Amino acid sequence: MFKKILIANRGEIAVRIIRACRDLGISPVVVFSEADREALHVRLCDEAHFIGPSPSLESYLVIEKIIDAARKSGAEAIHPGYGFLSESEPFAQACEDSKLVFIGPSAASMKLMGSKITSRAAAQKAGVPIVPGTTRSLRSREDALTAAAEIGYPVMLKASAGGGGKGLRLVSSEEELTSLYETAGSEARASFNDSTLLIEKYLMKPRHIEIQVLGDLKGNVIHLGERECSIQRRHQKLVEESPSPLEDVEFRRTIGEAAVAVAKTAHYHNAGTVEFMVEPAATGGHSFYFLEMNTRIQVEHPVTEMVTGIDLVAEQIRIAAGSKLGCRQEEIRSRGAAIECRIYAEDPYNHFFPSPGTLTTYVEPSGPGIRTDSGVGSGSTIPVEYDPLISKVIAYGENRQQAILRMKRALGEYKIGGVRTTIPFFQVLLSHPAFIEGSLDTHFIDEHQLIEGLKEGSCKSDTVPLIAAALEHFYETRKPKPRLYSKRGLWRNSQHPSDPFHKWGD
Ligand code: MV4
Repeated sequence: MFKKILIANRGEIAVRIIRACRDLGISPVVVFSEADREALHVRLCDEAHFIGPSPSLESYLVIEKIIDAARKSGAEAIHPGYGFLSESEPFAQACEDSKLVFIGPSAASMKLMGSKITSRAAAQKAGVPIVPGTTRSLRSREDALTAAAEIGYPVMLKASAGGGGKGLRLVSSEEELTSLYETAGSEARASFNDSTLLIEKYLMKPRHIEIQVLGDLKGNVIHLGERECSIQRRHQKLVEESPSPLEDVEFRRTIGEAAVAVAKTAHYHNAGTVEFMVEPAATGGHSFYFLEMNTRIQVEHPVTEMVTGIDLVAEQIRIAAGSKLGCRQEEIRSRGAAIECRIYAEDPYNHFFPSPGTLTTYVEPSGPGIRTDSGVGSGSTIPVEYDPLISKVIAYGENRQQAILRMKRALGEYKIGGVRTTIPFFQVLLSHPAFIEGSLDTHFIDEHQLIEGLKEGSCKSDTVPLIAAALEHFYETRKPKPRLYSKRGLWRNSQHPSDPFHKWGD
């Protein structure tokens, strides 16, 4: 096993990886930028290396700086977390060249899955259904028109190098395709340095369901069940859960086996996620289609950890160190239900506009079934330069209903002052009858006008009290109450913003 690991990330995921290191008896080394001098990951590590200015292009994204810090520290391996360099093939290659273990899949698997064209071809080869469409790059506008006519409108024009929601265009007619084709290509070139496009049939109302997989260096691959991630806003996931509220045992087995088949075709090792779009089938049951494979640990991995009892980050490290998978497929059992809410420093009353700043009040929830993965403490700053994720609250229950109730309890306890957060949005969502019923799809937020309801305080009559409660919560937790706390002597809140953790370790 490794003695030292360098963590090439920040925020909650850096803290999560530090914890996995400690549990394995490994010494965690981190890197930090100017904005992160006082960050929690720096306080919790054994060794921290400064890597430059706050903008990630000058720090967390500079391959040479990361490799240099790893060399200086004597770390044997690098964990990239998610985002930043986690899916950078050149970074994986640079690690290899420097005899550092990249805690992730091979550069070749990353390359295969980094392109929609080659990943769709891989899924097809594995015998897994893909959305009807092209598995080669479009050569010209005429080529695109011919392909679209065969598939039938509406179609989705996609950048092959895109991912998440980037480089997507819904196209309803020949005229639209004619006018969009060139701009889509140049946009793809500008964003991804690759103008390759493909066309797929447009699915009207898919659910987004993904399968967690683990593969070791010996070629063993298992899956750890699904996560339902249909509650999204502009391709940003807000809530994830496992299992999916779809209660279809046969379907779960089939889609899990499909994910393993894709991973095996890619000679995949380490943790990965195979994403699918799912729709009700005409013949009853559900149809699923391969969408893409993410070659990293994902933000929402804790819901899978809660229902399977497996520490995915520790597994990633063990696998990278050459260990065989700790269990066989038959030994994986999912028990109960888990839900995750992503707490962002964003204003749900104002288009989820980022709300960076200092956390003047910060009290995390706890109690039975509650886990909070955060990268902050009271007095921490959410810098403008990075993703404004504050934390993730994960609620576990024996069933989905208990998990939802526990989540509502936890969000009610969570006190965050100094920035606006997405908590009020979740208060409304978790009480919504359609959410409770589990009838989810990727248009859920728009369809049920959840955000409009929040803004005006007046959508459907039954949601008004919920909104009022959410508003109250919002104004309760947004404003710091320094006097109250300092009088009781609990802490000197916001009096010494330059010394935010002065009580820690006492
Ligand atoms: C689609 C689609 C419908 N039809 N492709 C969005 C993320 C990107 N990875 C693929 N996405 C979609 N691709 C076809 N052929 C609808 C979406 C989509 C979506 C997919 C998953 C989760 C949320 C979504 C929200 C809007 C659109």
